[in-house]
Amino acid sequence: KRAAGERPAGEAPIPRIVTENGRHALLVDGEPFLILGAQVNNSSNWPRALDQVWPAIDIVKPNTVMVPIAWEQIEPEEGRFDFSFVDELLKQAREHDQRLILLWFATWKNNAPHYAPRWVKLDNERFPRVVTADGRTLNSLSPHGEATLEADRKAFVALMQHLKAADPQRTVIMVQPQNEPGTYGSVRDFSPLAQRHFEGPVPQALLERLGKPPGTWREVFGDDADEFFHAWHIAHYIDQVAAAGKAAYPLPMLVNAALRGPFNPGQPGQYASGGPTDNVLGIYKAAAPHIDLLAPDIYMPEYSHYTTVLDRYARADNPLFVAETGNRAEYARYFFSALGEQAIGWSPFGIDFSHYSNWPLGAKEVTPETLEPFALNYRLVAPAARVIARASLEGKVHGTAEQPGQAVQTLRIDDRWNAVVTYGVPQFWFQGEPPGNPEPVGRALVVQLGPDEFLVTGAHARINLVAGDPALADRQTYEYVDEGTYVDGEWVFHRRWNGDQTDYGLNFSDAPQLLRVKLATY
Ligand code: N0T
Repeated sequence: KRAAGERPAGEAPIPRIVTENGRHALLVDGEPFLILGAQVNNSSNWPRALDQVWPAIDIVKPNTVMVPIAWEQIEPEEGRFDFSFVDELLKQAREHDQRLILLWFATWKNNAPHYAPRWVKLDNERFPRVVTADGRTLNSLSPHGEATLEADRKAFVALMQHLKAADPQRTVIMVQPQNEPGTYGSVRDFSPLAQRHFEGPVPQALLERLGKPPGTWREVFGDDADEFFHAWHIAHYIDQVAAAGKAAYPLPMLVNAALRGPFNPGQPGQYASGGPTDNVLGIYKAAAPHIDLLAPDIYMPEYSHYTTVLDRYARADNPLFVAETGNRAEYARYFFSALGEQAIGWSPFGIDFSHYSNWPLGAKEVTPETLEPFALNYRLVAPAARVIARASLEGKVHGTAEQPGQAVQTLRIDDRWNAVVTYGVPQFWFQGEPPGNPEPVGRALVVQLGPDEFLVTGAHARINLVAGDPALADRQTYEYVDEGTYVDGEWVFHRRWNGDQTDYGLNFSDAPQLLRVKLATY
């Protein structure tokens, strides 16, 4: 097998998403790939800023870095393109052995066109903004502006053409057109142009997908009509940008979501109306067939919120990818919950030393110490990342994170085995009520490799694999518990665990320990 660096230019297959039986994988170099992500801050998209990126990346050790590419920086004047930052980024990412996901900050960057060139964002005639029901003009571009679509699409195609030529190595594995699209402050555009569309019929593709009879938006969707209309038009706009980009160079593409509360969503406009929130995923699927996945940006530290969001975005028609999550310590463990939902990847936000902190979403200050819980995740999982991505495609990855007040969790593995995960107990014999960890830092992963054979890892947790049938549980034993690692996809044995190391369960601290476990009954 050749190492990546030795591959002749042009030979690497273009990354793509595959779906089998409602489960998904991102193929990179032709094999399932798990995105161990890290996203830089919003203004770290300049050559000088990269100097403050790599020291943080070298601590966290992801395999993929997510970096914005601003429309204003690649097309500062209409028709004049400048890809110098893209080229510098490609070069430095390769030097640091990182893949990239590029974020196209253009028509929508969290609702607004801040990253559009001045010739776009200051020309309200040619590139109209959303108008509220009471006639105010918002700083959010209308999805109905045809010149806006044409201009954004043209710039995006230029970017994709450039990538096609400049990246035969496939350093870039995915692209995100727009960022948290949607509009704050109005459910939709009420300009005369938008109003004409709103009074017309609901598009056939949407009716078919939802199994609804024809009619106007109001007739078909009632109270949801305004929001669904805005979502459809934003999704269709982004789809046309993505389709043209893919025609130039067909990389996988995602759209990320500024979420609404999973239990108390509030009103559209209070959250980003028209973005891919959980209530309009079906609309996005119908309107944007060129978008491979809709990804949640999760800044909700509470266990039930976080895990509910994962569950809603992990669908047979949608690969789960956590495109952003907070970089404060309490979020780190949820990487394992995402893996348990067969995620293709996960990525904390704000990973650089540019001295910006998005607290309270993330850590108050980004330091080597605050990055450590994230580094721990990737230390544990990186050697097995390809193994996990392959098992995910078969639904064989079981993962969990500690829930405060819940010191014991049971994961059903298959017909024969459960994993019982306990938090806050010593590694030796322990009797009594497990207390949980002082902070919820526990995480556990069990990957089924074969019948009765598992890859097990975790941190700040005890994992017991227990037969579901009590009669069998009385007569179960380990055939072996081997600690080791994967090198170039091959298992390398380090030592066998036995005695104290297995008598009370498999106990994980913050050491990067990967176990291959074979269970048996006598
Ligand atoms: C994210 C990031 C960046 C419960 C915030 C999250 C990134 C964008 N927006 O640092 O701006 O580019 O995608 C919005 C979360 C809203 C907070 C809700 C509090």
